[in-house]
Amino acid sequence: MKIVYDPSHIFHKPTKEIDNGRFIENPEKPERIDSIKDALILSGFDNLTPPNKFPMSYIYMVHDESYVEWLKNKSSSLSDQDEYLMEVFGFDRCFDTGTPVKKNTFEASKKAVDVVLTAASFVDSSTNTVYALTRPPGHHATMDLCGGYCYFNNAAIAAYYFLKRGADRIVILDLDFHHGNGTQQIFYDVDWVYYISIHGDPQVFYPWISGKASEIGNGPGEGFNLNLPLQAGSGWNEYSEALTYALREIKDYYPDLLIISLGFDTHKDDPVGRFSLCDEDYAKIARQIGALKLPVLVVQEGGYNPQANALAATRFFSALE
Ligand code: SP5
Ligand code: ZN
Repeated sequence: MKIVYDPSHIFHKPTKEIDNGRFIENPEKPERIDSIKDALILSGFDNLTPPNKFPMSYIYMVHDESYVEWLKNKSSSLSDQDEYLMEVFGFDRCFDTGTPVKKNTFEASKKAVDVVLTAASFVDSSTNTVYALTRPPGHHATMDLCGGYCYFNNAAIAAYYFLKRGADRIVILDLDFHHGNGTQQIFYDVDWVYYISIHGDPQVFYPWISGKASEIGNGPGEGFNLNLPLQAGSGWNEYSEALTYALREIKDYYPDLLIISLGFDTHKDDPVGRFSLCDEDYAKIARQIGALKLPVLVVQEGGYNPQANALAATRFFSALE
């Protein structure tokens, strides 16, 4: 399995977020994915490739130019120590208080897109798996807003890359604990991406604004958005039922390829998510996905316990191969 990875993600270091009116430590840290990289290398996954540079035009397929400009200008206006949290929603292009902008945020987010596009370029029609091991994550970023530690929607940009290369049916299976409100929004009105997500019930969990089962898509996109919300504490029994349903839908859609937005914040030891999946459950998930025999691009999203991430990722990729 090819893994696309770039060590410069370590320079993206959000430190704070505002949660319930208090400053808390921002959990989206470099160790989250370096623990995965180290563990996968130890398990024999040593095919690491650095990213190539892609033009900005790929980002503009998903994001408004004015949003991209805002992120770029905001980043470059800051000094080395500054960490900007949103103040005026609608002026600031962000929908929460957990997604700070620092001097290198634009550059780091662009690099994450390069990692994902490079990984996408390695996916071919004979069944294979490519892993974009990157951060910052992407699935909360909408067309014109950052949020949820996300700035550019990496998975959505990859979907447009595949569209340009001739794919006409793509599934994005979102397995992060949180609903991918950005990805849902971007593809809500189209039928060429079927967005399917298993996540914590948004009546209780972030991002609250979307992720209900009643959101099924709009216009030509109706029937091509599937939300499978689960209750707090859900373990393998509940999860596998949702996964089986999702995989049946994927089969029936007959996609050219599968993009997985993979978050390990579904792990029982994750400090942010509230499911209770065990290490071994990730092997079961991967085996079922592997049985689809589709080309797979795995895009890293959340997961905030470095040790749990490492164990879950090792099980997942060992079983998927
Ligand atoms: C990529 C990803 O996993 N992003 C997750 C962002 C989760 N942010 C959590 C925010 C915490 C909410 N705090 C509750 C405050 C109640 N008003
Ligand atoms: Zn998440």
